[in-house]
Amino acid sequence: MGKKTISMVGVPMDLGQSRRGVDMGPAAIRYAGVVERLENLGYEINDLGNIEIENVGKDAKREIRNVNAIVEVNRKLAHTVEKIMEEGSFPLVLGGDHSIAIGTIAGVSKFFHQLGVIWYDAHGDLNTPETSPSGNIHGMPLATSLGLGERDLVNIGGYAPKLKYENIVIIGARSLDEGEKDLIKKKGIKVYTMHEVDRMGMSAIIEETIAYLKNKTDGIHLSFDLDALDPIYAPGVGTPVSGGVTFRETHLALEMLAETNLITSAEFVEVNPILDERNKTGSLTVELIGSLFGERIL
Ligand code: 6HN
Ligand code: MN
Ligand code: MN
Ligand code: MN
Repeated sequence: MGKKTISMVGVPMDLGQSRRGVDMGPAAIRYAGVVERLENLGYEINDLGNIEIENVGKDAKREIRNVNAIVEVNRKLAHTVEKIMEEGSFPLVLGGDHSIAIGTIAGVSKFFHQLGVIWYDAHGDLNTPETSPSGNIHGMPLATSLGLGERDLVNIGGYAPKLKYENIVIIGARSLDEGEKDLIKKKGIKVYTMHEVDRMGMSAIIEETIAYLKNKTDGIHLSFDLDALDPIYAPGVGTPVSGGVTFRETHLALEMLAETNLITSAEFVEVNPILDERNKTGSLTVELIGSLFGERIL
């Protein structure tokens, strides 16, 4: 990473999905020693604490559960991320469920008009309220950032879309809903499913991803959902899917991304300590954050 100052913000939100506990993700990642880990790598860490989540009552619209509260939280997060960017620091966001990507991307895309995104996830998160099987907004943030879905979410930050179809790459997918598959095909979205991970290997995938994004983007955001990893390595997630990426493949992917110096913001989401085994997933997250910021074995 080029920048030597990292500004970290937690978003203790679990309203984008139906299993409680992911609101404790930021605490689990902090307890696992993220600040010390990054300081040891020579960074100055500015921990801004957590975004406040207001206790907004349940809203009626089942097809987009908790939408009003999620809009509020993402507005605040977008502001915070924007300020971090203005200060020239690197935004590192800790979730919380994946619906917070809407706010992170709204903040960084003010600075990068050709923002690239690497979406490391078992899922596509490309649903709209119409295609969603669950009504959970954590299945919608990538679609939202592309300008699809609920207007209040799409327009956070006052403009839309934040992303172009040709500037995103999904890695690790193995659970895609019908509407997501249709959108991927229709728009030609670049997706490396587990089939490609097995067939090509992670190192070729990262090389291709960088070659694909490098010349057409002015910044690259890494949106990292811990459920991309196989539940053997990351049991503490709300929507686990077997047959996932290994720890070693992921460790390599992040080391390779660190070498490129092209990542300009990152978020790590979906860590749920209630479902975890002795903070295994929280500790794994810290190990992986270390790799992203340049930690090497030797
Ligand atoms: N995540 N595709 C499913 C849905 O409900 O839309 C699961 C989404 C999971 C989202 O893990 O961030
Ligand atoms: Mn996700
Ligand atoms: Mn996921
Ligand atoms: Mn390591």
